[in-house]
Amino acid sequence: GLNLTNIQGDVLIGMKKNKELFFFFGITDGAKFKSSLKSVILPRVTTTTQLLDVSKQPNTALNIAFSQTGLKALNITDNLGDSAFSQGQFANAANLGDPGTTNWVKQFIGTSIHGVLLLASDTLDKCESELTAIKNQLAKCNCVKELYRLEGAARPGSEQGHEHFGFLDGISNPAVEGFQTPLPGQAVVPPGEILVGESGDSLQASRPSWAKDGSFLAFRQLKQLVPEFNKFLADNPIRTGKLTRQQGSDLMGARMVGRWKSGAPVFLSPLVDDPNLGADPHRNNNFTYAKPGQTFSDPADQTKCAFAAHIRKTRPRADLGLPENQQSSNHHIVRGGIPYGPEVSAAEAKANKTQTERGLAFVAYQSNILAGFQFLQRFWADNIDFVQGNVGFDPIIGANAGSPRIVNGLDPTNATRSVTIETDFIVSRGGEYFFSPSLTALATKFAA
Ligand code: N7H
Repeated sequence: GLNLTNIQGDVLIGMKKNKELFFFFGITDGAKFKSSLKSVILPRVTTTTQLLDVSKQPNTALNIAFSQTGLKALNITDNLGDSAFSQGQFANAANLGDPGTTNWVKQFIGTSIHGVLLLASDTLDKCESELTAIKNQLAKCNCVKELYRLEGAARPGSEQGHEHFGFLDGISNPAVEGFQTPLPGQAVVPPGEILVGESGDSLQASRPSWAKDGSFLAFRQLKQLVPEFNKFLADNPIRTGKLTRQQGSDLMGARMVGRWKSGAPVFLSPLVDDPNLGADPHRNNNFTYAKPGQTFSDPADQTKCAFAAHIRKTRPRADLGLPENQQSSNHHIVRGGIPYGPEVSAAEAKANKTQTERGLAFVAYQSNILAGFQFLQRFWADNIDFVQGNVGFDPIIGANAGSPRIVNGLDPTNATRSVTIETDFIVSRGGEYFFSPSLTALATKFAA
């Protein structure tokens, strides 16, 4: 089995608190930072074991991860064997479909961010006071400087667990073999697909031994234009005799995501939402896009779910044939993001225009960024010919360097109707790639 006391808590199960503070820093003195890491940070880092046991959970959970330039600042020179990580996200911006870095948060432009502290708790006050306690102790070493911070918060009331467009999130993450018992329909992956150096990590042989049980964290600040998204749905309802205009707009939104706002998959409930289905973890992920008993989905049938739908592009299930654990190349990530920014105001809703930034603090863990986050974004979401010819962009996250995006298959009543989306509803504000080391690595390589 996995050594869960060695794996940082956020990686496999997520810190799952209502608030999360991302604190991005630069290291100004590597040697001093290493000794502070040992005395101040390491004792506070939350493990997977701690998160699994309510009686061991801290008030505020803490994780830490480092960028490539952060490793360098600490004089850690081993090659981790991940070229995306080595280059940093700034060098990858164009590959990811971003229209350059004009929309990027300025601190993400370049490679000056050395690391990130992730603090999670019930309130932001608790995150802040834990951060202040850490910063006060670090002040003595004069070895780190704050570069940027982002405050994440679950949405209020009945929207809790839903992202800003209104859809229930966090339903489908892969189960790690030998650690989690899969729910029906959940992907099962070998530990090495998420954790470096574990079985199933295809680059295992080329990794330094201390990297074992660490994981790469792809962080993205993804701004969501919610009133603009809602306006698009209002203007583009799917019209069938059975549905009201509002229901037609809801259907368009659900077909873009592949799930209804409740979480119910459109493949299982194609025309109207089914909140009981959405809320039932034994049913809400139990589908493959193929007919029962078949291995392959029907390449001509999008009536129950568009090929371009966000969850279908990012996990094609039976569109690739074969059960997922028998596919030669698997592309799974563990998602652990949280919304940021305020609710849509009445003024914004009325004007159909975003005035205050909100979105998703996107967090994805994997043992290989090229096979994980980057692959999903570049070769699936942004590829109009995936999962087969001419299906178009993922209408949610697909990016075309800021140009309009063609999406086919959204209208179940008219298979040949093509929709052109003029504006991006998700705007990348950039991010960075990090490595989240094991507790052992933190104690031996990163601390002195
Ligand atoms: Fe996505 N959304 O609200 O539309 N995502 N996503 N995502 N996403 C998912 O099944 C969303 C983003 C994946 O296993 C759900 O748990 C938004 C990126 C994957 O069947 C919803 C943003 C990438 C899955 C959203 C965003 C992915 C998934 C359904 C950005 C990778 C699981 C809930 C602001 C490059 C697919 C669920 C599966 C699910 C939304 C970003 C990937 C509602 C708003 C950048 C793999």
